[in-house]
Amino acid sequence: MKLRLIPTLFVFCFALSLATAIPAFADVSVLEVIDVTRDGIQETGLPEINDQNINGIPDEWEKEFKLSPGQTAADSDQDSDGFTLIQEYEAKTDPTDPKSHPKYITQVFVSAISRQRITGLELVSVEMKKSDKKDWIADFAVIRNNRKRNEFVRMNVGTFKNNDVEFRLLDLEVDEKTKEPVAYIQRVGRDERIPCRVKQPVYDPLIRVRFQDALADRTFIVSTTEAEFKLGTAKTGEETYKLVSADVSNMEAVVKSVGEKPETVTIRRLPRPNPDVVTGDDSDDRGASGEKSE
Ligand SMILES: [Ca+2]
Ligand SMILES: [Ca+2]
Repeated sequence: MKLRLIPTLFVFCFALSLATAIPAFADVSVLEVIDVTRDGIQETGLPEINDQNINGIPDEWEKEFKLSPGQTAADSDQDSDGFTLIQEYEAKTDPTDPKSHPKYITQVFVSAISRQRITGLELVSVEMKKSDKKDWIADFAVIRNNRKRNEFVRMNVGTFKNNDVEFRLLDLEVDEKTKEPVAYIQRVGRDERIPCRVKQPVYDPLIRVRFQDALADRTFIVSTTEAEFKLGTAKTGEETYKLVSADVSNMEAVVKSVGEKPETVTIRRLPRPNPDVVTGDDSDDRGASGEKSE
């Protein structure tokens, strides 16, 4: 009996010491946290915001739209327009009106850009010494009958062929930034300006951009020849855009809204890596993950 009492007593004493130590310690930390929160707000001079359910949205704003403060979650979407309460609060749109919301284009990102290289064609050099621009000459390397040859072309004089496609030299200029010469060519019968730089690949002006609509969780492809693309629905209001250009090196696309007040918007790359990369034999495809794949 004595032998069993000693360990029991020891355990009891140890438990007692813990029981007194832990609550004391726990109380202090809880008190400290409350203190810091309260004092932090007052001492830094930030205005006190009434926010019953701590969803980051002032109760005042929720009451303005007859929403019940304390019941609305920051990620709830009362009017089913696709935007959450916090997004609508930050954009100062009406969370109860599906037609009032941040622009859908703010939720669109570039996930890939693809363009096609014009094979065989290369600007070798330019001769821009003569005073009359008409006499300036561009030397192009082309492929004809499966053989590489050179074409010396004067502006607006005749045409030249590469792989059976007929081209015309439209203009010769010096790039203001790089001070490098640029020859602008055009496929006969088309309305286009294809820039060619010395010893650089030449690309078809048609660019395809794959966009990721983060809100609708879908991807769609738009090319520079397409008329328009739409976002949203009839219920939430439609936004119409046209792809203006795309920059492969920065993975950015420029779109212009179609409507009464046209607006130009630069769309940036997808912020997170996308595992789905577009590839092609003869194209210069860049996926958001192409450079950032894990
Ligand atoms: Ca909403
Ligand atoms: Ca809304």
